[in-house]
Amino acid sequence: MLTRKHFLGVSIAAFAAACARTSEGVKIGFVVKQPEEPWFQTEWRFADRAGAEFGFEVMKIGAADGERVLAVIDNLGARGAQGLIICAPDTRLGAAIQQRAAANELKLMSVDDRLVGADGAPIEAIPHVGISATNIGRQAGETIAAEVTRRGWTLSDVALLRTTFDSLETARQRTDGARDALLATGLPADRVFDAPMRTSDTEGGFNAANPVLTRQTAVRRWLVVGMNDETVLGAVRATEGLGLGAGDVVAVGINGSATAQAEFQKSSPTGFLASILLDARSHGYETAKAMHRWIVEGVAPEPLLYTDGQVMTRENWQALLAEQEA
Ligand code: FCA
Repeated sequence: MLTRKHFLGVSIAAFAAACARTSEGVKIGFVVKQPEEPWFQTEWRFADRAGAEFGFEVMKIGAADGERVLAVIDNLGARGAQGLIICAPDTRLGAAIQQRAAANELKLMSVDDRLVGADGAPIEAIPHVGISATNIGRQAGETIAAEVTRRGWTLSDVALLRTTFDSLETARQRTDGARDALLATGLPADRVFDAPMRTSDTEGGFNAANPVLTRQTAVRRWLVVGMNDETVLGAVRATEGLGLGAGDVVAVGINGSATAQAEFQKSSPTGFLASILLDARSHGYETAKAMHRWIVEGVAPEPLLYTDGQVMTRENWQALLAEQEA
């Protein structure tokens, strides 16, 4: 039986929830697919900075699969959030995420990985901040090409290993861009070896690269690209397992986050030559700020924004980071 006390309890809870939406401060969910990955922690840190500056709360939550994503969205709604910024574990969840966010009255933006609809095309109604993936991939390829020249290697003598993750558009564009840049400098097409990954982390890169490397034992000089630092580092570790070192491998990652920085701090260089530093401030601080403005002033974010990257090496990584933090 519903007693008066119960009824009061329920209405107080409902009243509190209503207050949370209106008079209390703004709350924004920032949901990411791989919370343990340094890139996402950096993104969160920048989002928090916007929260501190403009006086809103950033609710930072990891969601590694679809079921969890939908549960998290309901939970954000119940906790009185008004906005959601998401890098989803699978971009094909786009329509479901869009529906669930609407049902919970959450304004929705995507970051890093652009959400797609049932037809596989990007959902244009969801504002998105992503990287200019093809260009950034090209930058990785060109950085490798310059190093190949510096070392005096001939391109017919080397091979390119790509750890690929083609089901994710931004990843496909990155590794395609890197390959195309190297082909343009004269790398023969039959010297490109793909290592499709099951997961986009270090273990995924390692597991994908290993069988390819062991099949191509005749190759003694490897160029390595991939969708991010973790996957490239996994492949570099696989080359090390076969006895190849910094003198035999030229690998360039993408992100420039703590994974790459740790590699640059090792006393002697490894095959991980460089990373393309992404604009974490735009992806974390600017997205959160734009979402806050949307909630408070009703001004919608730019529909589509693509950010640039910078080549980061053992020599310049500290200076680049200092610049990004400033
Ligand atoms: C994807 C990758 C991340 C990062 C981000 C910008 O989500 O998984 O590592 O590169 O794009």
